[in-house]
Amino acid sequence: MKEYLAKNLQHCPPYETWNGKPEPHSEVPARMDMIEKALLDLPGQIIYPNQFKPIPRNLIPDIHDLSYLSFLANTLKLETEDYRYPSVFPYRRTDQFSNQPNAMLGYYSTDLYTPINNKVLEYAVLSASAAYNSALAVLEGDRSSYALSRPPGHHAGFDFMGGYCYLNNAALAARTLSGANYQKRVAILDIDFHHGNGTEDIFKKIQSDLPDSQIGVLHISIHADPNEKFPYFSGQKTIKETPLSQGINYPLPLGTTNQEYQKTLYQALDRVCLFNPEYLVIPVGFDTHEQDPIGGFKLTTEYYRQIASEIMSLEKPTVFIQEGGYNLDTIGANLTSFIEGIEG
Ligand code: SP5
Ligand code: ZN
Repeated sequence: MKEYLAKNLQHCPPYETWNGKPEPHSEVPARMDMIEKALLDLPGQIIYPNQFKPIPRNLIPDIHDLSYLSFLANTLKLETEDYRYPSVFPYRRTDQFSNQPNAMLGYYSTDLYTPINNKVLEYAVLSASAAYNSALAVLEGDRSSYALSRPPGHHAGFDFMGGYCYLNNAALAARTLSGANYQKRVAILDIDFHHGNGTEDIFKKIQSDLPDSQIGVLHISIHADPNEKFPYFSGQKTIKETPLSQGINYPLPLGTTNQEYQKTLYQALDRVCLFNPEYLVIPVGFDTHEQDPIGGFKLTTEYYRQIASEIMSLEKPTVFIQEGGYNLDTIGANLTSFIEGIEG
């Protein structure tokens, strides 16, 4: 399998704020070293950024709002590489806007985990390129591909950043697979610990005017109960499973075990099959692992092999995109187990 690596080792937010106090940032460059080590011990073909094809100009504006992209473009003009965090947020979404830089930073942010500097756009574009190239590999006939995309993407929405994410890598892969006129059906099944709120937001917006029969991208997410965990304000259980355009959410309680997760995985995979997609996109997070410092499920390293093999049993060309996973001692073994499940 081809594995596209966007490690962005220079990207290193100094802290994340929790209860008003700076805590060590979880999304650290060392994660990439552990993952790369694991990949080097596996048979796949590792592809580095100097071999990436560039993302076509029109593609990112297909999944993100132009004003948000222009805000990100303006970060290039910041004078230092010091990371800036927002100070104020709009109350709910307001139609009143302010061009004051501090106000704009709050407007496009959802949290104090996702700072900007004059390099973050470059990092985010490289990360998105890994996802784009992974989608191309599958379009060219590979049965699977893997993007080590850092920074992660699934909390970046149509016009917001958050949860360590700036551009939505999985959405870009799905958009690429769906074709210029959304002719191909693509299912996204997000198995990170956190709800894929950004991806859900993007495809809800893009498809909001379409009847169910024309929905080209279906978003499904299995994640921690948002009453307990980030991103809190999305991802509640989908009661009425149609219209499909709503996306389908499976929140699970803290403490969820392999067996309990498996039941939900089967339900989610049944939904994927009903949709009958041509391609799958799987945002993967190992923050579902029993030893993850910010997760809260009890999945084991060995179980990732089974998750991957259940997904591959659908026999659809599949793009895997790395999202979270924050235990440096286990992330490598978890990925190894997962990839062994993909390769069968
Ligand atoms: C891609 C991804 O997995 N993003 C997750 C972002 C959620 N981060 C929430 C972190 C909150 C935990 N901070 C508390 C530190 C306690 N020592
Ligand atoms: Zn996560």
